[in-house]
Amino acid sequence: MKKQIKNTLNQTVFGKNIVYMRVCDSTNELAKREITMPHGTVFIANKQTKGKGRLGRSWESEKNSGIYMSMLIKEPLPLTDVSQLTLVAGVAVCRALGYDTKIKWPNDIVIGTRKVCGILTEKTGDAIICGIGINVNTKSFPHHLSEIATSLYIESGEKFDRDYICALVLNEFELLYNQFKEGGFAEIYGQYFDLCITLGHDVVATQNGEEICGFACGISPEGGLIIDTEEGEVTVSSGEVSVRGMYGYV
Ligand code: BT5
Repeated sequence: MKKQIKNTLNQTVFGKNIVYMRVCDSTNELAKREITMPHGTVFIANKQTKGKGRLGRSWESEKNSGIYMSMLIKEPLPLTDVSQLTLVAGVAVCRALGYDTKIKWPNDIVIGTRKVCGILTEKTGDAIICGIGINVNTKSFPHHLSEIATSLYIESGEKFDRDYICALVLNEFELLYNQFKEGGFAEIYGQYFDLCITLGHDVVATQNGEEICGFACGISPEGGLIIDTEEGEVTVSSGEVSVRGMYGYV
């Protein structure tokens, strides 16, 4: 496993050190427990028993079918908000997967109207953990996800090598991460903007239990979603907001 990933890596930091587990609760939690590991360590599991989404939600993490990985970041970054790294990782996943993948702001990677990947970035002390879950060879999902989730296999009828895809994501992430480190979100802004399908749609953002309805009209320089509401423009930042299309999931 590690060897196959390492053979495809073409960068120097992310994935140089890999911690692989057959089963763990959550690779983000594993990374928190192993916080003394070096910068760039990647934690990968074949199955998660308590895969996490944002806001206390769960991430379905069946064995042998998806990529569940977390990257440990221990460098000072020009962040106005840790969730900006979620946006960087989102662009990296789209570049690695191709397949007409798009981003539903802030952290859902979708194909058509279904979610193929989710990203969860957490700060713990001075370190940041960026967790990525990708549905690769998943054949079917539990009932509650059947309308919103998809996998590369469901979309294409083909099975993919998870290690290879994992390495492609790490390669793309490291390239973008370096640009981000140098110049902040401005470096990624154009690519994120082009990939974001939320723009141009009516949306409902739920922030601290309050609903903000309006037209998604832009991305702020910090990566927030600008919503044109009846009361004027409101910018929501990605950490604590959930966004749904007014007429469906996207
Ligand atoms: C996310 O949260 O999308 C972030 C998911 C991050 C998962 C990775 S796996 C590696 C690392 N370790 C972890 O424990 N987590 C990270 P959020 O935007 O809150 O979306 C969660 C929602 O997505 C759920 O409430 C479901 O509706 C849906 N969902 C759950 N599992 C899914 C799956 N496998 N595929 C598509 N949608 C899913």
